[in-house]
Amino acid sequence: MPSYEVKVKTADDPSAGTDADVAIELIGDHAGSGPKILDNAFLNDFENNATDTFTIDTGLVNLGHIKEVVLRHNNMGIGPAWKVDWVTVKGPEDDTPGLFEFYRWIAADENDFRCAAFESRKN
Ligand SMILES: [Ca+2]
Ligand SMILES: [Ca+2]
Repeated sequence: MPSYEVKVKTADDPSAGTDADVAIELIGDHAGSGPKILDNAFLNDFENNATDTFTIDTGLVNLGHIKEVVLRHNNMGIGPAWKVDWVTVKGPEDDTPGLFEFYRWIAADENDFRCAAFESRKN
């Protein structure tokens, strides 16, 4: 069963963290994962300067080499604006994790005012 290890680095800026519900979509050269909720039970994910690690199982579907990552959140909770530094994704075919550099706000009141952003692989 293909699984992908995802690490998400939240920025160190004041109020960079979020308690909104966050979903990721992995787009590979074979298939896309569709939106997958990122949540570590009983942990407060996506706080300032934190790196959170998640495992995404894609069932029988091998996504292939991940080319693009989409992050979304539902703008819920207090201070939902979220600033993301980077995401790494390591799949079954990867010797080293793929790097996706965001370094921007994903927020209803910043940038393009959308709670969604995508980034292409940098390595
Ligand atoms: Ca915030
Ligand atoms: Ca949080």
